[in-house]
Amino acid sequence: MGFKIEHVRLHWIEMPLVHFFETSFGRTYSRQMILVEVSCGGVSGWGEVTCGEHPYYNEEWTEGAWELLNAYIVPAVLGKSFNSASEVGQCTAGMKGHRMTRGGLEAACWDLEARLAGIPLWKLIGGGARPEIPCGVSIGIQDSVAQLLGKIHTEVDAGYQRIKMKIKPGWDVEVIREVRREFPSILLMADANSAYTLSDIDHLKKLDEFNLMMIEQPLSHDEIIDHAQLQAALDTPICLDECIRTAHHAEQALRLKAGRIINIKLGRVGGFAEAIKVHDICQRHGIPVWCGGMLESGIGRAHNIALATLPNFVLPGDVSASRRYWKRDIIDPWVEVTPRGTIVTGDAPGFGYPLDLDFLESVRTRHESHSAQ
Ligand code: OSB
Ligand code: MG
Repeated sequence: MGFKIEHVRLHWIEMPLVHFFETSFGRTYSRQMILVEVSCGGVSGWGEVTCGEHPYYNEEWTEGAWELLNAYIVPAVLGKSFNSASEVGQCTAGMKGHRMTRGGLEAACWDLEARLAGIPLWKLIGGGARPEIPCGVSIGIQDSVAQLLGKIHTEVDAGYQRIKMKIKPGWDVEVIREVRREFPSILLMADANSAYTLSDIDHLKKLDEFNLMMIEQPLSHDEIIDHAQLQAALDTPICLDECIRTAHHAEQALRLKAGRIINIKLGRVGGFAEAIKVHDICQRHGIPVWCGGMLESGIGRAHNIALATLPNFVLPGDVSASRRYWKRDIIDPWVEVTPRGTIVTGDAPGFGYPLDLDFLESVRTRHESHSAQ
C-alpha cells in the first residue's frame, strides 16, 4: 500500500539501563535513543535509531544521528510518495555510512505501511516462518567472574536458550574456562567487538577447547580478509557482526569464507530492505543467521522480533525481554519471554506493541517536527 510522508517527528529519549552494559569498547549506564515517527493521513509508523551514545561500535552516535536526520535524511524524504517502504532507502542512498540513522527512518516507513494495510509488520516483510522466535541473551563484561556466573545462572533459569558473553583481552580465555566449569553444556558464545588482531591468532586458538557455538567479530570492524585467515586457523565458527553493513559485504565475506554465521542487525545494514537481502544471501549459501541487538527500546525490539521471523533466522538471537534493560519500557505490554526462551509474535498491525505515549513523553528530552507544505 502506498503512502506519502506528510510529517516526520523525531523524539530523543533518555532511559537508564537496569544494569550497566560493558563491551570491549566501553561501558554504558544510560541510553540516549532517537525514535522516528513518520505519518500519513493521521496514521503514524515508528522506527528507532539503534546507534550508541558514542562512535565506538561503528561511526554513528546519537548526537550525530540527530544532526544528520534534521539536516539531510528528513529533507530527503519529506513530502515524497512511495509505493512501498522498500523504496525509501533509495532517497538516502547517496549518503555514505550512517546506516543506523538512515535505517531508523526506513524501519518507521515499514511500520507505517503495515499499519496502513492493517497487517503485522512480520507479514509485510515476508516473515512468519515461526510463531515464536528463539531467544538468547548478551551479557556484558562484569566487575568479577562471580558476578558474571550469577548473571548467567539468572538467565539460564529464566529459560534463555543460549548465553553470549562479552570478551576483551584480559577478560577472555580464563573467564570462559570458569564459565565452562560451572556450565559445561549450555549453548555458549563470545563476542569480542573487534578487540583483537591477527597477531592474537595463537591466543584466540585457545578458545577452541571450550566448544563455543561461535566467536563474534574478533577482528577489526571493517576487516573481512583477516577474518578469513583467522577462520581457516580456528575450529570455532566465526560470526560476523560489525563488518557486514551491506548485502555486498555478506557476499564477499561468504565467498572468502570469513565466517560461518552472520549476525544481522536491522540498523547496522540500514533497515529492512537490506536486512532481507543479507538474509537471502546467507540462506542461499547455507549460512545460518540470528538477530543482533543494540540495547533497544521497545520499538527497536519489536522491529527485531518481526525480522527474526524470516526463515533463515534459525539460531537464538540477542532479542530478549524488556525487563532485562528497562525499569519501564515505552511499549505496554512489554516484550516478554516464555519459560521456553522464546518470544511469541502476535497479529496486531505494525510492530505489534501499543506505545505508552505518556511515559514516552516523560523520558523525552528533545523533540523536532517536520511537515511537508
Ligand atoms: O556487538 O552485539 C553487539 C550491544 C551494544 C553494542 C553492540 C552489541 C551489543 C550487544 C547487546 O551485544 C545486544 C542486546 O542485548 O541488545
Ligand atoms: Mg556483536
